[in-house]
Amino acid sequence: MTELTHPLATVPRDELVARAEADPHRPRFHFVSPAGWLNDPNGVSQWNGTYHLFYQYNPEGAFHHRIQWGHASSTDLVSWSDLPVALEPSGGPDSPDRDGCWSGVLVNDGGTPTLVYSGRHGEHELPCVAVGTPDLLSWAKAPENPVIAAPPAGVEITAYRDHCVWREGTIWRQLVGSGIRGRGGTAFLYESADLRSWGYIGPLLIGDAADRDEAASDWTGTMWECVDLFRAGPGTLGSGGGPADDVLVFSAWNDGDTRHPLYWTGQYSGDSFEPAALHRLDYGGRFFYAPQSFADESGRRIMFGWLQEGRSDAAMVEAGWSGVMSLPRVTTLAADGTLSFAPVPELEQLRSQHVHLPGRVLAGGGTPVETGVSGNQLDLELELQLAPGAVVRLGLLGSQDGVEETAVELSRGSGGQGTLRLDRTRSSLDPLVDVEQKSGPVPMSDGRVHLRILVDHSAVEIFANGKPLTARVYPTLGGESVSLTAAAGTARLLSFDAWTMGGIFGGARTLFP
Ligand code: DQQ
Repeated sequence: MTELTHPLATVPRDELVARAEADPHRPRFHFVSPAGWLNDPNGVSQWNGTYHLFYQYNPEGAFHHRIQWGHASSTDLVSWSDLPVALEPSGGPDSPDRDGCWSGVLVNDGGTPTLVYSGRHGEHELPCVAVGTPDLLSWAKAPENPVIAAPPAGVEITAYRDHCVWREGTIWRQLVGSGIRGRGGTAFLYESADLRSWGYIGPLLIGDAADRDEAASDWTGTMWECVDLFRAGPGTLGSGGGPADDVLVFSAWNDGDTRHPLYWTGQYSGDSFEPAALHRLDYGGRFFYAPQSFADESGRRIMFGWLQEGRSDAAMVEAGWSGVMSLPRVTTLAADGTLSFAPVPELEQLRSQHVHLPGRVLAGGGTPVETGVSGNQLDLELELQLAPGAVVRLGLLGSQDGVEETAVELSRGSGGQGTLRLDRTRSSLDPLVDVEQKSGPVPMSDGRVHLRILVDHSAVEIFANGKPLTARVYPTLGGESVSLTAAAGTARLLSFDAWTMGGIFGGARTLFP
């Protein structure tokens, strides 16, 4: 086993799991690593009926360093079994992944499970390949690594890593995320017959980093991390399709700063992507970062993302763990041409202690409805009808003295445009945690809103008419109350259902299963 080498590795390795498990902020029905650091979802897939989730993992401690590929599997997308680490950096000064096995994907190469990932060497990453045994438990790195020797010549790039790989007829195609200095983010397109020898085609699409303010919530950044291209409309990628049937997801990055996930709808045809529109993928921004999706055996497109922490680096290291995997989301193309998201229905098996409130009018002025619901592992489902000008607030994780509360707010403008807002300003008395407000538009032309909220200790995932807002909160007072109020105007509560959610990890976990 590697010795502790990093200055942040201050917690002895044999204490990490116990520290992580003792942390009140640790989610219980989201996937988290056994302890240490977790970031991007990798190689998300269903293989012979079993779901596989790989992830960026540092078992040395809760900091990003010498990244390995953690691995877990599931038969139902709800509970996960830890499996041995799939990839770890190879020793030797010349190994292409000496300093980390960064993000990538799993593909089926004629029955052989194959990983395409970014090998990190020094400060740079290059594409590498590893081949798995039929049970996906042992992985052998290809002798040809790196399978692409260098980024495209003659282009000044900002960075170069992460992969989207698919088969089109008899040929493999691959995108590698990058950025062209002075212009914007991009994805370079390659082609191969064997996943080992790749021919460069060109940039699929180039963003314009100067077309809007850098502070904008849809700024496309100077580099695109974790590009993910898929057909959201009918048919399969590369087979005809309408002008907005394809989706190119990327995570906007700038000089080490992980900004937010965005997507273009458009048409992928030939060697390029003709964009139709740009959209924010999750209104929580960096709290749902580096998403990756796959089509499962029933044809559903399922997406996972990385819920970054909102507390200090020192607090993470002390806690012994960092990073939450999102709940798996079914991703569909809505009638308005944007993506719509919903947690997979399988999660409903974790529900217990159902509370149902009958419909009623919520009159503005702020008299709270007595919900009788409390908890820090909850699934809430509301149907609401908002009149123009109405504002409905749902308080979560509220302390008894009312000092701490995380508030989800839905409002309907006079013109019918709706907004979802997460107010974290009173979510924690800890002055060091991120409490920035998050918000985004919600289609609600007739004022009708389906609101789904999953609360799992520090992880909160909200879906309002299919538009997600994900974030982290760190209450200090242990509050669990749920309140509901019309803060302005009039709204009708059509239904309110709440459940307590069970945990998904029963027994003890180990850093190296
Ligand atoms: N994280 C990985 C990279 C990717 C970034 C490294 C996104 O491959 O670009 O852990 O969070």
